[in-house]
Amino acid sequence: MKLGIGLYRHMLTPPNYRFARQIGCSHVVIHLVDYFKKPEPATAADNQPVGSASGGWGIAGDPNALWTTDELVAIRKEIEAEGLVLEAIENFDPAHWHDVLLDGPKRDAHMENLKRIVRSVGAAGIPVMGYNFSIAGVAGRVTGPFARGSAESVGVEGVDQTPVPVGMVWNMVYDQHGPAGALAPISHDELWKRLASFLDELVPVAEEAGVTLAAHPDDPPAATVRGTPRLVYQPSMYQRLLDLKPSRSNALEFCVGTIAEMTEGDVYEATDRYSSQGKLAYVHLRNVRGKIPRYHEVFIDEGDIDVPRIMRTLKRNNYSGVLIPDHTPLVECSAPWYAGMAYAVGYMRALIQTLE
Ligand SMILES: [Mn+2]
Repeated sequence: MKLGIGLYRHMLTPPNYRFARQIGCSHVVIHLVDYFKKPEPATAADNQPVGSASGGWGIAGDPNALWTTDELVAIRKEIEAEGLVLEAIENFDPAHWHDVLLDGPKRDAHMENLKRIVRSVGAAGIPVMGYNFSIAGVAGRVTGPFARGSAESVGVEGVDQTPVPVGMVWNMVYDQHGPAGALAPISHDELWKRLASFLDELVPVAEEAGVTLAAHPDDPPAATVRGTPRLVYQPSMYQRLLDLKPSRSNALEFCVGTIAEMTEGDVYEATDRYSSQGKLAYVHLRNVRGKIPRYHEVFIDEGDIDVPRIMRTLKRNNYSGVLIPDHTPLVECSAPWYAGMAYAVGYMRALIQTLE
Protein backbone atom coordinates (compact mmCIF):
# COMPACT_ATOMS: atom_id res chain seq x y z
CA MET A 1 0.00 0.00 0.00
CA LYS A 2 1.14 3.51 -0.80
CA LEU A 3 0.60 6.72 1.11
CA GLY A 4 -0.56 9.92 -0.48
CA ILE A 5 -2.03 13.29 0.35
CA GLY A 6 -4.72 15.36 -1.34
CA LEU A 7 -3.71 18.92 -2.23
CA TYR A 8 -6.12 21.70 -3.17
CA ARG A 9 -5.53 23.89 -6.19
CA HIS A 10 -3.94 26.78 -4.28
CA MET A 11 -1.57 24.31 -2.61
CA LEU A 12 0.07 22.93 -5.75
CA THR A 13 3.51 24.34 -4.96
CA PRO A 14 6.97 22.83 -4.37
CA PRO A 15 6.96 23.61 -0.61
CA ASN A 16 3.72 21.64 -0.22
CA TYR A 17 5.13 18.75 -2.28
CA ARG A 18 8.15 18.73 0.02
CA PHE A 19 5.82 18.77 3.05
CA ALA A 20 4.09 15.66 1.63
CA ARG A 21 7.41 13.91 1.03
CA GLN A 22 8.73 14.83 4.46
CA ILE A 23 5.75 13.35 6.31
CA GLY A 24 6.16 10.06 4.45
CA CYS A 25 3.97 10.28 1.33
CA SER A 26 5.08 8.87 -1.99
CA HIS A 27 1.98 9.94 -3.96
CA VAL A 28 -0.17 13.04 -4.48
CA VAL A 29 -3.82 13.48 -5.44
CA ILE A 30 -4.59 16.96 -6.75
CA HIS A 31 -7.71 19.08 -6.94
CA LEU A 32 -7.93 21.46 -9.90
CA VAL A 33 -11.37 22.86 -9.07
CA ASP A 34 -11.12 26.10 -7.12
CA TYR A 35 -13.92 25.40 -4.62
CA PHE A 36 -13.89 28.76 -2.93
CA LYS A 37 -13.72 31.32 -5.72
CA LYS A 38 -15.70 34.37 -4.67
CA PRO A 39 -18.62 35.58 -6.78
CA GLU A 40 -18.62 38.75 -8.80
CA PRO A 41 -20.27 41.62 -6.89
CA ALA A 42 -24.01 40.91 -6.75
CA THR A 43 -26.36 42.79 -9.04
CA ALA A 44 -30.12 43.11 -8.99
CA ALA A 45 -30.33 40.40 -11.66
CA ASP A 46 -28.63 37.75 -9.55
CA ASN A 47 -30.58 34.73 -8.37
CA GLN A 48 -27.80 33.29 -6.23
CA PRO A 49 -27.38 33.61 -2.47
CA VAL A 50 -23.66 32.74 -2.64
CA GLY A 51 -22.14 32.86 0.81
CA SER A 52 -25.39 32.21 2.69
CA ALA A 53 -25.97 29.01 4.64
CA SER A 54 -27.24 27.14 1.58
CA GLY A 55 -25.20 29.11 -0.92
CA GLY A 56 -22.59 26.42 -1.41
CA TRP A 57 -18.84 26.67 -1.75
CA GLY A 58 -18.25 29.24 -4.46
CA ILE A 59 -18.30 29.98 -8.16
CA ALA A 60 -17.44 27.28 -10.72
CA GLY A 61 -14.50 27.76 -13.07
CA ASP A 62 -14.23 28.99 -16.64
CA PRO A 63 -16.57 26.92 -18.84
CA ASN A 64 -14.25 27.43 -21.82
CA ALA A 65 -10.96 26.56 -20.10
CA LEU A 66 -10.65 22.78 -20.12
CA TRP A 67 -7.54 21.38 -18.45
CA THR A 68 -4.95 20.79 -21.16
CA THR A 69 -2.33 18.08 -21.50
CA ASP A 70 0.43 20.70 -21.32
CA GLU A 71 -0.72 22.17 -18.02
CA LEU A 72 -1.23 18.70 -16.53
CA VAL A 73 2.23 17.58 -17.65
CA ALA A 74 3.74 20.71 -16.08
CA ILE A 75 2.08 19.90 -12.74
CA ARG A 76 3.16 16.26 -12.94
CA LYS A 77 6.77 17.25 -13.61
CA GLU A 78 6.83 19.68 -10.67
CA ILE A 79 5.53 16.91 -8.41
CA GLU A 80 8.03 14.40 -9.76
CA ALA A 81 10.86 16.91 -9.26
CA GLU A 82 10.17 16.59 -5.52
CA GLY A 83 10.34 12.79 -5.63
CA LEU A 84 6.58 12.13 -5.68
CA VAL A 85 4.11 10.47 -8.04
CA LEU A 86 0.95 12.23 -9.27
CA GLU A 87 -1.66 9.50 -8.83
CA ALA A 88 -4.99 11.18 -9.48
CA ILE A 89 -7.01 14.28 -10.14
CA GLU A 90 -10.01 14.57 -7.84
CA ASN A 91 -13.24 16.04 -9.25
CA PHE A 92 -14.37 17.61 -12.50
CA ASP A 93 -15.28 21.31 -12.46
CA PRO A 94 -19.09 21.88 -12.48
CA ALA A 95 -18.44 24.52 -15.18
CA HIS A 96 -17.40 21.71 -17.54
CA TRP A 97 -20.16 19.16 -16.89
CA HIS A 98 -23.15 20.71 -15.08
CA ASP A 99 -25.54 19.69 -17.84
CA VAL A 100 -24.38 16.06 -17.66
CA LEU A 101 -25.53 16.04 -14.03
CA LEU A 102 -28.66 18.04 -14.79
CA ASP A 103 -29.44 16.59 -18.25
CA GLY A 104 -29.58 20.17 -19.50
CA PRO A 105 -29.40 21.60 -23.03
CA LYS A 106 -25.56 21.47 -23.11
CA ARG A 107 -25.47 17.83 -22.04
CA ASP A 108 -23.82 16.46 -25.21
CA ALA A 109 -21.31 19.31 -25.40
CA HIS A 110 -20.45 18.71 -21.75
CA MET A 111 -19.89 14.99 -22.40
CA GLU A 112 -17.42 16.06 -25.09
CA ASN A 113 -15.71 18.27 -22.48
CA LEU A 114 -15.33 15.26 -20.18
CA LYS A 115 -13.95 13.11 -22.99
CA ARG A 116 -11.38 15.76 -23.87
CA ILE A 117 -10.37 16.12 -20.23
CA VAL A 118 -10.01 12.35 -19.76
CA ARG A 119 -7.89 12.11 -22.91
CA SER A 120 -5.68 14.94 -21.61
CA VAL A 121 -5.36 13.25 -18.21
CA GLY A 122 -4.24 10.04 -19.92
CA ALA A 123 -1.87 11.82 -22.29
CA ALA A 124 -0.32 13.59 -19.29
CA GLY A 125 0.46 10.23 -17.67
CA ILE A 126 -1.98 10.56 -14.78
CA PRO A 127 -3.61 7.18 -14.04
CA VAL A 128 -6.80 8.10 -12.18
CA MET A 129 -9.64 10.63 -12.55
CA GLY A 130 -11.89 10.88 -9.49
CA TYR A 131 -15.45 12.16 -9.74
CA ASN A 132 -18.65 12.49 -7.73
CA PHE A 133 -21.86 12.13 -9.76
CA SER A 134 -24.08 14.26 -7.55
CA ILE A 135 -26.52 17.13 -7.96
CA ALA A 136 -26.36 18.57 -4.44
CA GLY A 137 -22.74 17.52 -3.80
CA VAL A 138 -21.24 17.95 -0.34
CA ALA A 139 -24.01 20.21 0.99
CA GLY A 140 -25.13 21.06 4.48
CA ARG A 141 -22.07 20.24 6.55
CA VAL A 142 -21.54 22.11 9.80
CA THR A 143 -18.26 23.01 11.53
CA GLY A 144 -17.60 22.74 15.25
CA PRO A 145 -15.28 21.52 18.03
CA PHE A 146 -16.19 17.90 17.29
CA ALA A 147 -12.84 16.07 17.57
CA ARG A 148 -10.60 15.24 20.54
CA GLY A 149 -9.58 18.23 22.63
CA SER A 150 -12.26 20.36 20.93
CA ALA A 151 -10.37 20.28 17.62
CA GLU A 152 -12.37 21.93 14.86
CA SER A 153 -13.91 19.51 12.42
CA VAL A 154 -16.93 19.05 10.16
CA GLY A 155 -20.09 17.01 10.49
CA VAL A 156 -23.78 16.73 9.73
CA GLU A 157 -26.51 17.54 12.24
CA GLY A 158 -29.65 16.94 10.21
CA VAL A 159 -29.78 16.78 6.43
CA ASP A 160 -30.14 20.05 4.49
CA GLN A 161 -33.32 19.93 2.39
CA THR A 162 -33.45 23.53 1.21
CA PRO A 163 -34.08 23.48 -2.56
CA VAL A 164 -31.14 23.90 -4.96
CA PRO A 165 -31.55 27.17 -6.89
CA VAL A 166 -31.33 27.18 -10.68
CA GLY A 167 -27.71 27.89 -11.69
CA MET A 168 -26.21 25.77 -8.93
CA VAL A 169 -25.04 22.15 -8.99
CA TRP A 170 -22.58 20.09 -6.94
CA ASN A 171 -22.63 22.77 -4.23
CA MET A 172 -21.20 25.40 -6.60
CA VAL A 173 -22.73 28.17 -8.68
CA TYR A 174 -22.16 27.91 -12.44
CA ASP A 175 -24.62 30.66 -13.44
CA GLN A 176 -25.02 33.60 -11.10
CA HIS A 177 -27.37 35.43 -13.43
CA GLY A 178 -29.84 32.70 -14.45
CA PRO A 179 -33.58 32.74 -13.89
CA ALA A 180 -34.89 32.58 -10.35
CA GLY A 181 -36.41 29.38 -8.99
CA ALA A 182 -35.35 25.94 -7.82
CA LEU A 183 -34.36 22.75 -9.66
CA ALA A 184 -37.33 20.62 -10.69
CA PRO A 185 -37.52 17.42 -8.63
CA ILE A 186 -36.33 14.16 -10.24
CA SER A 187 -36.44 10.51 -9.19
CA HIS A 188 -33.57 8.25 -8.14
CA ASP A 189 -34.15 6.20 -11.32
CA GLU A 190 -33.75 9.29 -13.48
CA LEU A 191 -30.39 10.06 -11.85
CA TRP A 192 -29.24 6.44 -12.32
CA LYS A 193 -30.14 6.77 -16.02
CA ARG A 194 -27.98 9.88 -16.27
CA LEU A 195 -25.09 8.04 -14.60
CA ALA A 196 -25.53 5.06 -16.95
CA SER A 197 -25.26 7.26 -20.07
CA PHE A 198 -22.26 9.05 -18.59
CA LEU A 199 -20.48 5.73 -17.98
CA ASP A 200 -21.51 4.29 -21.36
CA GLU A 201 -19.90 7.21 -23.15
CA LEU A 202 -16.94 7.99 -20.92
CA VAL A 203 -15.66 4.55 -19.85
CA PRO A 204 -14.57 3.52 -23.39
CA VAL A 205 -12.70 6.83 -23.76
CA ALA A 206 -11.04 6.28 -20.39
CA GLU A 207 -10.04 2.72 -21.39
CA GLU A 208 -8.41 4.02 -24.55
CA ALA A 209 -6.67 6.82 -22.63
CA GLY A 210 -5.36 4.47 -19.94
CA VAL A 211 -7.31 6.30 -17.24
CA THR A 212 -9.33 4.78 -14.39
CA LEU A 213 -12.51 6.66 -13.49
CA ALA A 214 -13.02 6.57 -9.73
CA ALA A 215 -16.42 7.27 -8.18
CA HIS A 216 -16.75 8.88 -4.76
CA PRO A 217 -19.90 7.89 -2.81
CA ASP A 218 -22.44 10.55 -1.79
CA ASP A 219 -21.22 12.69 1.08
CA PRO A 220 -23.34 13.19 3.15
CA PRO A 221 -24.87 9.75 2.41
CA ALA A 222 -28.59 10.50 2.72
CA ALA A 223 -31.26 9.28 0.27
CA THR A 224 -31.93 12.90 -0.67
CA VAL A 225 -30.03 16.10 0.05
CA ARG A 226 -31.50 19.52 -0.72
CA GLY A 227 -34.47 17.68 -2.17
CA THR A 228 -32.35 15.91 -4.83
CA PRO A 229 -31.79 12.16 -5.11
CA ARG A 230 -28.44 10.56 -4.28
CA LEU A 231 -26.82 7.58 -6.03
CA VAL A 232 -24.41 5.83 -3.67
CA TYR A 233 -25.78 6.38 -0.16
CA GLN A 234 -25.65 2.74 1.01
CA PRO A 235 -22.65 0.40 0.61
CA SER A 236 -24.43 -1.99 -1.79
CA MET A 237 -25.14 0.84 -4.25
CA TYR A 238 -21.47 0.92 -5.23
CA GLN A 239 -22.02 -2.53 -6.76
CA ARG A 240 -24.82 -1.21 -8.93
CA LEU A 241 -22.48 1.50 -10.25
CA LEU A 242 -19.77 -1.06 -11.04
CA ASP A 243 -22.19 -3.47 -12.69
CA LEU A 244 -23.59 -0.76 -14.98
CA LYS A 245 -20.36 -0.81 -16.99
CA PRO A 246 -17.90 -3.57 -16.11
CA SER A 247 -14.43 -2.33 -17.08
CA ARG A 248 -10.99 -1.85 -15.59
CA SER A 249 -11.66 1.88 -16.10
CA ASN A 250 -14.84 1.86 -14.00
CA ALA A 251 -13.72 1.85 -10.38
CA LEU A 252 -14.11 3.52 -6.99
CA GLU A 253 -12.68 6.45 -5.06
CA PHE A 254 -13.42 4.41 -1.97
CA CYS A 255 -14.24 6.74 0.94
CA VAL A 256 -14.10 4.73 4.17
CA GLY A 257 -15.49 7.59 6.27
CA THR A 258 -18.50 8.16 4.05
CA ILE A 259 -19.29 4.44 3.97
CA ALA A 260 -19.15 4.29 7.77
CA GLU A 261 -21.70 7.15 7.88
CA MET A 262 -24.23 5.05 5.91
CA THR A 263 -27.10 3.40 7.78
CA GLU A 264 -26.92 -0.08 6.17
CA GLY A 265 -24.24 -2.74 5.93
CA ASP A 266 -20.93 -2.31 7.65
CA VAL A 267 -17.73 -0.64 6.61
CA TYR A 268 -15.51 -3.74 7.09
CA GLU A 269 -17.73 -5.92 4.91
CA ALA A 270 -17.87 -3.17 2.25
CA THR A 271 -14.09 -2.75 2.31
CA ASP A 272 -13.69 -6.51 1.89
CA ARG A 273 -16.32 -6.73 -0.85
CA TYR A 274 -14.91 -4.01 -3.09
CA SER A 275 -11.19 -4.51 -2.42
CA SER A 276 -11.51 -8.25 -3.13
CA GLN A 277 -12.93 -7.35 -6.55
CA GLY A 278 -9.88 -5.15 -7.23
CA LYS A 279 -12.18 -2.16 -7.68
CA LEU A 280 -10.50 0.42 -5.45
CA ALA A 281 -8.76 3.04 -7.61
CA TYR A 282 -7.68 4.82 -4.43
CA VAL A 283 -8.85 5.13 -0.84
CA HIS A 284 -9.98 8.06 1.33
CA LEU A 285 -9.28 7.13 4.93
CA ARG A 286 -10.66 9.07 7.89
CA ASN A 287 -12.63 8.38 11.05
CA VAL A 288 -16.10 9.49 12.11
CA ARG A 289 -18.48 9.26 15.07
CA GLY A 290 -22.15 8.62 14.29
CA LYS A 291 -24.14 7.97 11.13
CA ILE A 292 -26.35 9.99 8.85
CA PRO A 293 -28.34 12.10 9.78
CA ARG A 294 -25.98 12.99 12.62
CA TYR A 295 -22.22 12.44 12.61
CA HIS A 296 -18.97 14.24 13.29
CA GLU A 297 -15.63 13.71 11.57
CA VAL A 298 -12.88 13.03 14.14
CA PHE A 299 -9.17 12.13 14.33
CA ILE A 300 -8.14 8.94 12.57
CA ASP A 301 -7.46 7.09 15.86
CA GLU A 302 -10.78 7.93 17.57
CA GLY A 303 -14.36 7.46 16.41
CA ASP A 304 -16.39 4.45 15.29
CA ILE A 305 -14.07 2.97 12.67
CA ASP A 306 -11.45 0.39 13.64
CA VAL A 307 -8.88 1.74 11.17
CA PRO A 308 -6.31 -1.02 11.79
CA ARG A 309 -9.03 -3.55 10.86
CA ILE A 310 -9.68 -1.67 7.59
CA MET A 311 -5.97 -1.74 6.81
CA ARG A 312 -5.71 -5.47 7.58
CA THR A 313 -8.63 -6.12 5.23
CA LEU A 314 -6.99 -4.13 2.44
CA LYS A 315 -3.71 -5.97 3.00
CA ARG A 316 -5.41 -9.37 2.97
CA ASN A 317 -7.01 -8.54 -0.38
CA ASN A 318 -3.64 -7.42 -1.78
CA TYR A 319 -4.67 -3.80 -2.21
CA SER A 320 -1.54 -2.09 -3.53
CA GLY A 321 -2.93 1.35 -4.39
CA VAL A 322 -2.82 4.72 -2.70
CA LEU A 323 -4.46 5.78 0.58
CA ILE A 324 -4.94 9.46 1.42
CA PRO A 325 -6.30 10.94 4.68
CA ASP A 326 -9.32 12.61 2.95
CA HIS A 327 -9.85 15.42 5.49
CA THR A 328 -8.78 15.68 9.14
CA PRO A 329 -9.73 17.84 12.11
CA LEU A 330 -7.65 21.01 12.44
CA VAL A 331 -4.94 20.81 15.10
CA GLU A 332 -4.72 24.01 17.12
CA CYS A 333 -1.33 25.54 16.30
CA SER A 334 0.18 27.91 13.76
CA ALA A 335 -0.40 25.42 10.89
CA PRO A 336 -3.66 23.56 11.72
CA TRP A 337 -4.19 21.83 8.35
CA TYR A 338 -0.59 20.68 8.10
CA ALA A 339 -0.49 19.37 11.66
CA GLY A 340 -3.74 17.46 11.08
CA MET A 341 -2.43 15.88 7.90
CA ALA A 342 0.97 15.04 9.38
CA TYR A 343 -0.76 13.32 12.30
CA ALA A 344 -3.03 11.23 10.05
CA VAL A 345 -0.30 10.30 7.58
CA GLY A 346 2.08 9.33 10.41
CA TYR A 347 -0.59 7.08 11.91
CA MET A 348 -1.29 5.46 8.54
CA ARG A 349 2.41 4.96 7.84
CA ALA A 350 2.90 3.22 11.14
CA LEU A 351 0.01 0.86 10.37
CA ILE A 352 1.41 0.06 6.93
CA GLN A 353 4.84 -0.66 8.40
CA THR A 354 3.30 -2.95 10.98
CA LEU A 355 1.47 -4.88 8.26
CA GLU A 356 4.43 -5.07 5.90
MN1 LIG B 1 -14.04 11.20 0.82
